[in-house]
Amino acid sequence: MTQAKTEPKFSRRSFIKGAAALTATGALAGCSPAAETLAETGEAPVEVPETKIFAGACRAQCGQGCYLNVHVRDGRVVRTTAGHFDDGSEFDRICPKGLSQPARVYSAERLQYPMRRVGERGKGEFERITWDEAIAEIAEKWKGYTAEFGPTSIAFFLGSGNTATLGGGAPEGSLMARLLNVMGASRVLPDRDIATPMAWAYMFGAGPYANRCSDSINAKHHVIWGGDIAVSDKQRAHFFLEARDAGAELVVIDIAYRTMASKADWFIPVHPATDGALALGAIHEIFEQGWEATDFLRDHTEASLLIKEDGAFLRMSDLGVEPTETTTNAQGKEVPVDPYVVWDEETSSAVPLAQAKKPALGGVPAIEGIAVRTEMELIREAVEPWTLERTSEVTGVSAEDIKHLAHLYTQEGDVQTDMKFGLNHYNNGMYSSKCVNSLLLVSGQMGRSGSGLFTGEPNFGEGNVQACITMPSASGEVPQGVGAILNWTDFCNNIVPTGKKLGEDFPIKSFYASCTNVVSNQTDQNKTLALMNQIEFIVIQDMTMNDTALYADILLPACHWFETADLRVRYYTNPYLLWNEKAVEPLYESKPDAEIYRMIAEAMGYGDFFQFTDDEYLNVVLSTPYGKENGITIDKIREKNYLRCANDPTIAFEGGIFGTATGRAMFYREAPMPDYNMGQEMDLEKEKLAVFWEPAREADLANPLREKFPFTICCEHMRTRAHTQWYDVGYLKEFEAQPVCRINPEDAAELGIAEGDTIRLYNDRGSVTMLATINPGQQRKAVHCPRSFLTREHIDGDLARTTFNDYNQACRNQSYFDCAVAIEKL
Ligand SMILES: Nc1nc2c(c(=O)[nH]1)N[C@H]1C(S)=C(S)[C@@H](COP(=O)(O)OP(=O)(O)OC[C@H]3O[C@@H](n4cnc5c(=O)[nH]c(N)nc54)[C@H](O)[C@@H]3O)O[C@H]1N2
Ligand SMILES: Nc1nc2c(c(=O)[nH]1)N[C@H]1C(S)=C(S)[C@@H](COP(=O)(O)OP(=O)(O)OC[C@H]3O[C@@H](n4cnc5c(=O)[nH]c(N)nc54)[C@H](O)[C@@H]3O)O[C@H]1N2
Ligand SMILES: [Mo]
Repeated sequence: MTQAKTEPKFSRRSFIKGAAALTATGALAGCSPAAETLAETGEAPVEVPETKIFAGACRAQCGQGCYLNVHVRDGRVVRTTAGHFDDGSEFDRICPKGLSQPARVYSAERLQYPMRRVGERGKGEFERITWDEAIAEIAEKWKGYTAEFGPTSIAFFLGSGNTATLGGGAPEGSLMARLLNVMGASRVLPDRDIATPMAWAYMFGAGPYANRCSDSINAKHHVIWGGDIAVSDKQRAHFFLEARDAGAELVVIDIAYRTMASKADWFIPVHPATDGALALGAIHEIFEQGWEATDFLRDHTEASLLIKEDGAFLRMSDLGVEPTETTTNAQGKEVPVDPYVVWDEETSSAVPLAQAKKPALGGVPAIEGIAVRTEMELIREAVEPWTLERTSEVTGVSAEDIKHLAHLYTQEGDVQTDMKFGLNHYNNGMYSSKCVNSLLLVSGQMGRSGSGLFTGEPNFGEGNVQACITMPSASGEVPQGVGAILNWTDFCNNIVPTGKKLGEDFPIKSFYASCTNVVSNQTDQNKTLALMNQIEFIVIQDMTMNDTALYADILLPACHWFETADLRVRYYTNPYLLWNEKAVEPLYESKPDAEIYRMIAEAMGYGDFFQFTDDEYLNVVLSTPYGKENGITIDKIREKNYLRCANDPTIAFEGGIFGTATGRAMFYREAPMPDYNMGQEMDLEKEKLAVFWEPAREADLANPLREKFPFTICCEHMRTRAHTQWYDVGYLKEFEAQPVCRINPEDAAELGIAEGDTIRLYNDRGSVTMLATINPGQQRKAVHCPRSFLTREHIDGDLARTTFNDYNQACRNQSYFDCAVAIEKL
């Protein structure tokens, strides 16, 4: 064999021939027939095509927005690697999802061309149609509905599957959002992830709530309360580990021994949905020991405000001082300022809050005959029942551990508390979250370096949404705005089935969803399916043939993220604005989402509202005060394809100045309002004081329902998927192949269940069949099921058929984990 024969440049055809020969002769042992065949063909060697690298990003709603290098050879995506920033490497991580992107681009599940349903809904029987036909049919139907029933009879659902600006669903300033506002259609809210953030907003006012990630190193203790950061927040996990390696204590409060728990110095297992009780028990202990942060409570919270017997605040007008000043309220109206009254200990007199030198936290005499109590006194009274014994009974946490937690928060230096969505996904999620917030305030663990609510980099945000919505058409017409905002549960359970909203006619004729898989991701799938079957005309725009796509009347194929240029916004943990280049041509007949929204607009007669280039629109998105101040334009971002933003302070609420009207954190609301209205009855008392807590609906161990349905399911977010995305990637299925239920060994033994057995989880709503896996990290009577599988991946049923579709009285939040089932071995 000469040297020439082994030259690395070889012809592709001859290599294939050689490979065939190898197979044919069954020659397996060490020889190299390919090399010999090469020389014989005499064909000109082919150049290995050049690999070009394009800037990309994962745009799924795991919230990380990781920067990707997209390697393209011969017009095909061949590889993805981590992109690097030249100004630091804290955020240049990517995960197996990012690494397996090429498999998504070339997935057999991709929607290839527009389709029209021909069979029964859900059966997946479609016929291929042209884009012109698809768009014409949508426009014809929608024009008809608009003429007969008004534009609100068309309901848009903006999903989280693509967090890009032009094409995205959920980004508020996307072209889909513009189309919605131009048409005056209805918007259906997904109503998820609301409870915990709402609790922050109620108590701390406007954010940002997070100290920057760089501050995590300054905490002496990190408490991760209801989050599995290593799985769900991959850009941030290393900050916790670095802080721990530098000497901080890492504490994890979870219902199961999960990845972060395995990294913790102290793991506190708590019964599902009882975190609020745990926080109240810790506050009780803090009061017992006199460890509360009195100065912080006095100076930085509203704990000194006085409440009258009727539950209203004592104001200067109660003392005969009529308001003289006005202020502009949230609705832009001028309203009188009637200051809150506090008792000033320095002067022993009742004065407006702003004038008090030392507001009293308790023991205030009747003022001009009006009996009052401070917020602080109401808090003390409310936590009184939460003795160590009772707290321990409810939460399953030992009295020792509750005492230790109280000590840690108040006696052992700075504590940073990270809350993700472990508390959120229950019917009592807002109450639990408010109780934990209260613990932070009572301990004074906010507003300083090393303390605070959580760490993150919530940066540029959604952009100048208002300008995107109100931007006039080419002829100067202003979009009419969203026609109606509907809550998912109301939409599903009332509005569509009855054609009425709060007793008034409200017909829904069409449902248009992009970037979402509602059938898999909203609670109580049987209700979602019933809903789908009641709607006359369903348009689904997606990349893959998932559970929701199966219910479409018209299916619109969106291209993959690498097949169109767009700007990734919506940062939670990653401080960069990322420009995503178009790396390859859209496959098949798929199109960029933005182009599809424009096509629909044009056909509906609204083309005039879309007479701008993509760049012009993006510059409107970027025109926030921060964007303008820093000259952020799309061209500037494109210089490197990324741009780091630094508009949030390093320390949230620095110096204890909160985002509320008084600049103080709030424990009490005198006139609470629900954040949705479907005519529900409300017990307002529950919503007033932040330390109110009640058990979850089904996760509550004391609920008599639990005799029939003894187990709660935590349907956790999966390591290998972002919600249902990546279901079509074989590499990742090697790690999480199919639905499983992790169950405690003693529970399993009682039910006669062994590893790998097929089991059925069921309740009155529905059932699901999957494999059991025995796991001592599960507590008794609480199982975990990774949640993002499609119906067809389950042995039978679907996990999403077990959850309930209902809200807490005041908070429009889907309670994914608040679900009780019975389990049987099949
Ligand atoms: N890989 C991946 N990452 C994701 C996502 C994804 O689908 N895949 N989704 C993203 C989205 S939109 C979200 S909302 C987040 C969710 O992020 P996380 O909140 O971190 O994730 P979850 O899986 O919902 O579970 C939260 C953790 O809370 C625990 N937990 C459950 N109930 C309780 C409770 O009552 N008390 C306490 N203390 N702990 C409890 C669970 O055991 C779990 O460890 O993840 C984001 N990141
Ligand atoms: N049981 C249970 N259910 C849950 C949860 C839970 O913990 N348990 N968590 C819930 C939470 S917190 C969330 S945030 C939701 C998320 O719910 P969804 O927002 O519905 O999330 P995905 O499953 O990611 O759906 C995104 C869809 O967008 C499509 N898509 C991706 N890229 C594009 C694109 O560029 N264009 C278009 N047109 N489509 C695209 C994907 O194919 C996919 O079908 O799930 C919720 N559902
Ligand atoms: Mo979420």
